[in-house]
Amino acid sequence: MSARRPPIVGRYTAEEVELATRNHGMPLEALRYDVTPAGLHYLLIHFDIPPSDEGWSLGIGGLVERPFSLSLAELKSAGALSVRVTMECAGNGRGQISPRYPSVPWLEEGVSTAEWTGVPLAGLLQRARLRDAVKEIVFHGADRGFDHGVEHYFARSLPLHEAMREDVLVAHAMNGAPLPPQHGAPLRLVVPRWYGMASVKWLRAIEAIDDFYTRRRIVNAGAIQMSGRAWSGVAPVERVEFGVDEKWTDAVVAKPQAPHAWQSWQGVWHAKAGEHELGCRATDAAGRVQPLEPVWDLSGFGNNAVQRIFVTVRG
Ligand SMILES: Nc1nc2c(c(=O)[nH]1)N[C@H]1C(S)=C(S)[C@@H](COP(=O)(O)O)O[C@H]1N2
Ligand SMILES: [Mo]
Repeated sequence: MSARRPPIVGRYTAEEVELATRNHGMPLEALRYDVTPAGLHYLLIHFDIPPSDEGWSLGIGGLVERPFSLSLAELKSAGALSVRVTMECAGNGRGQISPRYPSVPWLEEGVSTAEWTGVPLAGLLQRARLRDAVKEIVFHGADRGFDHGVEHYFARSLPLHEAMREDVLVAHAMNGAPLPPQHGAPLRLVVPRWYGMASVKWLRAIEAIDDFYTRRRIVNAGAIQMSGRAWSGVAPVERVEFGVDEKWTDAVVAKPQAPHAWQSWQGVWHAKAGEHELGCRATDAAGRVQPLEPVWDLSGFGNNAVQRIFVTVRG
């Protein structure tokens, strides 16, 4: 996750105005309807609306025994369920605060209720046979754009137990009609009880993963090019070893690029399936070697212990 954007005081940027105009709110007089007519339901569309075509299919994969994909026709012919859901944008009310956060400036119109019809997600996940390690289900949208300068497809995840609740739907209809383009045609997720952002529109893939929040790296087995940087405040670095599960191998260390700048090193790791701990340890020309464990210091200063990272190697 990148840092939040800084708040803004002053005039609106073109991007903010464009977001505000493409995303209308529900006019408050529409509170008179139990079910908000589709055209009055609020909208939140971050990027461009992607085209939907007859050839659309939904893929279900990741950590599952039986990945599969379903055509639109297959999904529509599966047993449908309808759920009436009040959906609210997490940013509803944002327009009342200052300094403002640069996104849709809702006053209080980012909420509506619709009758969504589709296939319960739990059945699809059961059919794919989730592996025991699965903790989180990721939903990928087909819309692509920039956020914080990073280009990506819209995607959100749910913890497994939430994804398995029986009223979470892969919906193809809204208020009894096929989903309109702006609400996710031809397929969207609908997650009751969660802020709207969990209900991923233009849904094209569902992926089961083990842990969304881990910083653990994942690589495929085989030869892996290792590289890094080593530096010392005292003397040039003469030796770098990289360790795999505490077994150390010499890496090739490049000559110093400048007297006071770090040096690069390289090596090859023949990675075997399983869980591994990698480390790297430098020795400088003055004979100083990085310790395996940090040396305690009152202020937390000067810790130059071996750096370690944890890697899962897939077979
Ligand atoms: N693919 C995709 N799904 C998305 C979004 C989006 O921009 N792209 N916006 C989310 C947000 S923030 C909200 S509040 C709801 C709004 O759903 P609606 O536009 O159908 O009311 O959709 C969510 N699903
Ligand atoms: Mo939202």
